[in-house]
Amino acid sequence: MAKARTVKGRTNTLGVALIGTKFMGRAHSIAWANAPKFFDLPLAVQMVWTAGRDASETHEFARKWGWHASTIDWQEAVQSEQVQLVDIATPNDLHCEMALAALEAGRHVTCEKPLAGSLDDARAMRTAARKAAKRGVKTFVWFNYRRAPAVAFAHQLVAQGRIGRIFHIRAAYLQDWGGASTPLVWRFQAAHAGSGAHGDLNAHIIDMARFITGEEVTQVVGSLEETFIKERAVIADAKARGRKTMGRSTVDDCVLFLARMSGGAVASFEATRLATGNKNKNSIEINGELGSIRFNFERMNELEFWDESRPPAQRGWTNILCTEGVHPYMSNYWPSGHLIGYEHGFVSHAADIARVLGGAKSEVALADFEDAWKTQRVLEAAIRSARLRRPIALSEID
Ligand code: NAI
Ligand code: SOE
Repeated sequence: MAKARTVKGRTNTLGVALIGTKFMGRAHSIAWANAPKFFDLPLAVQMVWTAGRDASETHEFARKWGWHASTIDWQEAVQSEQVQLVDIATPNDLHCEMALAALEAGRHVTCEKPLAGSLDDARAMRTAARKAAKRGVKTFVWFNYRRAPAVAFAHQLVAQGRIGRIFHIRAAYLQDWGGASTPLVWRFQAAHAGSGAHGDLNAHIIDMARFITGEEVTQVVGSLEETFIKERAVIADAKARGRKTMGRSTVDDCVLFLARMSGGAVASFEATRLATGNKNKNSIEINGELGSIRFNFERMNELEFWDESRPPAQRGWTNILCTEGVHPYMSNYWPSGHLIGYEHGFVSHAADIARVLGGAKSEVALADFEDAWKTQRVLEAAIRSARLRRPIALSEID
């Protein structure tokens, strides 16, 4: 195992320890490596430790993705004196234990979404974050879609009053990878994931709706959850015995719900992994008195805008390519018209964390554990509403 190198001659460094080396481990590695290249940061990012489960895989990951040292004991990374920030990119059931250990050790924490697999874990994380905040320790949650320039621009348009009073929020996160041929990975096991499409995808669109409008969900009025694919192939058994063993999926394949917002708007949210033909259609439409906006991540560089203040003859949906230097984050990347992609949201996110920890301002608000807790309560309200078959006020959940 490689040893962490001490970075000499710099006092203003941000030593990062990443836990989790697969999908998000890769996205976060790109983010930490590229943030200092694209952004002028007040702290020098050091990719110190990465922790995974398999020693040789984790070592190879560290070598390939730019981490100084690797370990299969995440506590070793968290406790390292060279680490100021712990980055959690592991399945949802592990977020709480890892975050609590890191906060206890005085490390800042940035955790993947959803904040946790359960409300109890999320509450414990919020409580620990509140305690740690008194010692100047900060928390962050990777709600990366806030940093798609088109989404951040939508937030600006709303804040500038260009949409006016909001009537409708229509949010849907549609994917189709969860068919019957997809095996029983951790995402289909409640013990690891908490929920299925709900915590995975509704968490993003609840956060996005809250972020763009600045409104909070006050009540979930009706909700439906469904598990269409009840059994899936167990991977380990299939490999070991050369035949397919089936196991029960213990999470939803989809959850849909209606909600009321603090500003009076009505909202609908839909998350599914069975929307055949939709790959990563994270979409939201907002209708207001003065205009409307539409976003779809499958065309992430674009924002559609309807401006009701224009003369009637000139009204129509305008498709804005959000790649101008004046659009959020874009002056850090490429010239006008040169598109950015999925990873840039993570790069911008890492840059904003380094800015905040270095005493500067983030370009767009970062969700902390307190903020992500608000999204988690909405997830919980939707599930209770589906199971109890009644409206649930957010005030019922604490
Ligand atoms: P994954 O299954 O691809 O990777 C999970 C990683 O956690 C693996 O490297 C695994 O070895 C590691 N791990 C598991 N137990 C561990 C332990 N005890 N010690 C150290 N490492 C351990 O999962 P993925 O897709 O990367 O998801 C991780 C988290 O990121 C989840 O909370 C998920 O909801 C979130 N996520 C967020 C996305 C976003 O858009 N912000 C996109 C995809 C996932
Ligand atoms: C899988 O549904 C997944 O990777 C989610 O876990 C992410 O949060 C989402 O951004 C993309 O899809």
